[in-house]
Amino acid sequence: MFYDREAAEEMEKSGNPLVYEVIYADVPEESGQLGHCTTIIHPGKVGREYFLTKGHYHENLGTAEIYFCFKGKGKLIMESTAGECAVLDMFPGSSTYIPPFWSHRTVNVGEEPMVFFCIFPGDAGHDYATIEEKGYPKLIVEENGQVAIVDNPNR
Ligand code: M6P
Ligand code: ZN
Repeated sequence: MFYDREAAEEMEKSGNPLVYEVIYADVPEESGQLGHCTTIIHPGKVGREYFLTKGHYHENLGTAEIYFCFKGKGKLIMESTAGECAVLDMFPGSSTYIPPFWSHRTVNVGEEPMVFFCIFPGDAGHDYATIEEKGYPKLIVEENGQVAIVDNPNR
């Protein structure tokens, strides 16, 4: 999932640190239910790119999601099936809405763990294939000591 494959391989060889954890509530994956979970993205980078989640579309594309951030500093990268891209800030107290038909990936751009709570329809499902293949149009990297949003040269 990281842009710099060489740096990713090196990280794997030198300790393979935990990048993120998701603690899912045990809710049936069916319509009418609300799936929910807490995600912790640890601080770190692979090359210049900050630690991130894999990113996914919902299998059931017409379902939305809400993130509420408790701790840390992050970015939410989204891309719609129509090809629009958006990058939103996440910070303690922020609530972020992911509309239907938008894929989503979160990035920890701070120096402490980033913690957020997520709620989504029980029948949303996760589809990783598109993001695995194409990545996102934007990368979140460190540039001259600052957080920068840059174009993904692979897109
Ligand atoms: C959020 C939610 C979860 C998702 C998790 C990690 O908590 O969107 O549904 O599983 O982030 O993201 P991913 O599954 O893309 O690695
Ligand atoms: Zn989702």
